[in-house]
Amino acid sequence: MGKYWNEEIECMPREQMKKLQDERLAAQVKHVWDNVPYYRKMMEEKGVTPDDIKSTDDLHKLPFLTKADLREAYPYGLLAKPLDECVRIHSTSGTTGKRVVAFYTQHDIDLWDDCCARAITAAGGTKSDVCHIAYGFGLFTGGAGLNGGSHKVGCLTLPMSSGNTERQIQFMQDLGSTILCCTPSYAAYIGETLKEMGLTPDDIKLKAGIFGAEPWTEEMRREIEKSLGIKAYDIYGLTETSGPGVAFECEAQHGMHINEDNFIAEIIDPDTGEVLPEGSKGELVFTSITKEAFPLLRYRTRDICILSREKCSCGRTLVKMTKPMGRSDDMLIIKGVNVFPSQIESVLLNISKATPNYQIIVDRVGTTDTFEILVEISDDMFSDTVKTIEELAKKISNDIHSILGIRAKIKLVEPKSIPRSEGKAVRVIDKRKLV
Ligand code: DLL
Repeated sequence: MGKYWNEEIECMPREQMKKLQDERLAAQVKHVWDNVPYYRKMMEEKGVTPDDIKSTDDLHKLPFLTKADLREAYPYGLLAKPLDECVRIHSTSGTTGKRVVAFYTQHDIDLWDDCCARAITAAGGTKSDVCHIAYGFGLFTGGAGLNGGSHKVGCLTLPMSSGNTERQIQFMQDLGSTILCCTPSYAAYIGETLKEMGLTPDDIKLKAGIFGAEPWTEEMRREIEKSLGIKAYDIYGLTETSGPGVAFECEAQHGMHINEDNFIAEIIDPDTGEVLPEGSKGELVFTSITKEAFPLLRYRTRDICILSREKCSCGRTLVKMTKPMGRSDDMLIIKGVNVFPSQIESVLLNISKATPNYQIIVDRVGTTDTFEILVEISDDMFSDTVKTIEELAKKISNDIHSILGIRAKIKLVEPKSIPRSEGKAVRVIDKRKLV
């Protein structure tokens, strides 16, 4: 079994990939123009027709699509195929506003499964593996996407869904799961539970994990790798562009390769919309060039990252994106300072007695923001003296101050007092929005 799922595509010379993208883009723009009146109107308003889009060099001429458009067009306004040619619907969790629904033809599902198969193969998966999928199944794309990829690779697939953590571990032991797929916060929780059950990584057969759907830091990666005895790989995607598998990490564990035969990536300045040169940090924009039912052109993801074409040691030529450094709409502005939850997580994971379980609580008293962070202490710390605990709180406060330039009130809380997540973790409670 090779180390690539589709070597021809994954290692395709740049020029050839560009040519493939040029052809697919031109055809996709025509498909959208002919079948999606909502987007056609946007193009007309910008004075662009399919004839203007001959290659990826013309991409910047197209208008952006945003989540607001998806909500306005809900549910069928961006559908590009008759409903009776669609075979599946998925949806976002809808935590921030109205749900977004995405449609798939069978061809769309096949291509999506293929993207996930590339991710599983890049994490070392072969048909001899037992792939344990603890992402949620249902409208969320995590379970279905990795399930499809796992089938394609030929792994023995365990569609566990999330929850009932002790049973997850029992199954891992009984059935010899070798690859775990779930959110990083759930992987951390599984690691914690394993320890509580009196077990060690040697009692399970896991060798790799494919974790995504939420931001996680390098420190969290190391923590999970240690607690489960695995190599942890990142995977990225969003419901609007199919789900997981838009980009995946390889053995280099240094950025995620974007499946460029299906998605064209751009980085733009989130304020001006201007396309930024390679290597710049900005908002990721995707154009899906193979999707039939729900093809989005220049969709603004709100995820902030950097693209790189530096040669990767794995041999893949697909462009790489860094881990999203936060979302432009997740970013908190506290006392005028931009704060990403991942910055807090990095600080905590660098302090041995703190745990990655934290919650940021932001409020406003009068015109002043309050900034509090609840941090769980580790079990062994719990029996320490008040003085040691106070010193820990001070260290966290100082480290956060040196990174952000503002002070947070640190409240150390008992082990296990912050609710654990089986899906995406809730890291921020911004009470200012409730007013
Ligand atoms: O989270 C799809 C997915 C499922 C990806 C399983 C990976 C694994 P949505 O629920 O639509 O789809 O959320 C998409 O989640 O815009 C990012 O902000 C965030 N996200 C996804 N993957 C990562 C990642 C799925 N690896 C939104 N790192 C995206 C950081 C991620 N954030």
